Amino acid sequence: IWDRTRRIALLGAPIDMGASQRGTLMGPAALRTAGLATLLDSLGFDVDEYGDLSVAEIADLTDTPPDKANHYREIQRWTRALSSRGYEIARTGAIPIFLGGDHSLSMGSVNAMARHWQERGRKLFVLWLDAHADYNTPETTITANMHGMSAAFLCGEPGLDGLLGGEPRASIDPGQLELFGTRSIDKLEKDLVQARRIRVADMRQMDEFGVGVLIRRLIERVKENDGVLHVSFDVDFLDPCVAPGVGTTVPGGATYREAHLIMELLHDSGLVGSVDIVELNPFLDERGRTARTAVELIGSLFGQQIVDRPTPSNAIGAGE
Ligand code: 6HN
Ligand code: MN
Ligand code: MN
Ligand code: MN
Repeated sequence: IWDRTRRIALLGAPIDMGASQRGTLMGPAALRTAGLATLLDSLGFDVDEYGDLSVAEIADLTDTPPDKANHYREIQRWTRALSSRGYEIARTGAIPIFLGGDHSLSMGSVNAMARHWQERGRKLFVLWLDAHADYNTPETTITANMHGMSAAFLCGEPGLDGLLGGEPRASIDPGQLELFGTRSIDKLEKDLVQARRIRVADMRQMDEFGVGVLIRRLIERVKENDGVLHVSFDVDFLDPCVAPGVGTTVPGGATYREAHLIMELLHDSGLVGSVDIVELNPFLDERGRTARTAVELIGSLFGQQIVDRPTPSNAIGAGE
C-alpha cells in the first residue's frame, strides 16, 4: 500500500462519552500540538487535514437504546458520522489516521475501512493494541461504557444493532481481529473472546516470545490472505510509566522500545492502510509526555528511522 500511497488524511473525533472519565475529547488537539502533521510531512507524506468531525446536527434517531450502553445516543451520532466520513476519506486513496477520542470511535472508523476494502475484494485485518480486549456487549458489560464494546461490535456481536442506522455495517470475521498487549479482561468478556477463538497476544506472550515474533506472525497471516491492516492503537497499551495520560491505566504494559519495534515492523510490512490513536486524555497527562510519545510512535509506523536500511537479514521472509 505504502509504495503507492504517500498521502495521509487526519480526521479528529473529539469524543469522550464512551469512557468513564471525561477528557479524551482533547486528544486530537494534543496530538496536533505534539506535531503530528509536521512529522508526517517531514517523512515525505502529503497531509490532508480534515479537522475535527462535528456531530451536532445529526437528529432523528428513533431506535430504542439498549439497557446497558451509557450515552448511547451520542456514541450513535459519532459512529454514523465517522463511518460515512471515514469511508469518503478512504475513497480518496489517502491513509486515514483517526485521532481520538475514546475507543468507541473505532466502531465508526473500522466499519468504514472494512466497508472500503470489502468493496475492493480485500480483507481488513485489525490489530488491537490495547491493555483491554474491548470485547464486551450490552449483555456482558459491567460498566456499560461503550469504549469497552468496540471490538465486539466490529466482529458482528449482537446488542448494538441499531447503532449505524442506514450506514452499511461491514463486520469483520473474528479471525481478522488480533488483540495485542492484553492484560485486563472481564469474566464474561473472556468467555466470549474464547468462544469466538479471537487471537490474543497477551502480555505473557509478549514476555515469552517477544514482540518481533508475534508481530511477524500477524504480518505473515495478513500477507497470506492478501489483506490490509488497520492499527487500532489505544495508548493504554503502553506501560503507565511511559504513557500516564490515560483514564484506564493498567500496570505491566508495553515498554517504549517494544512499542517502537512493533511500529517499525509494521512499517516495513507495507500493509498498514489506516490507524486509530485513541484514549489519550490530555487532562491526565504530564507535560504532554503521552501525546509526544504517541506521535513518536506514529513516526516509526510511517518510516522514521535512524539509519535507512532494509529489515535485518535474520528477519523472517527477508531477501524475498
Ligand atoms: N478501553 N473492560 C472494561 C469495560 O468497562 O468494559 C474496560 C474497558 C476499557 C476500554 O480502554 O478502550
Ligand atoms: Mn509535503
Ligand atoms: Mn481500548
Ligand atoms: Mn484500553
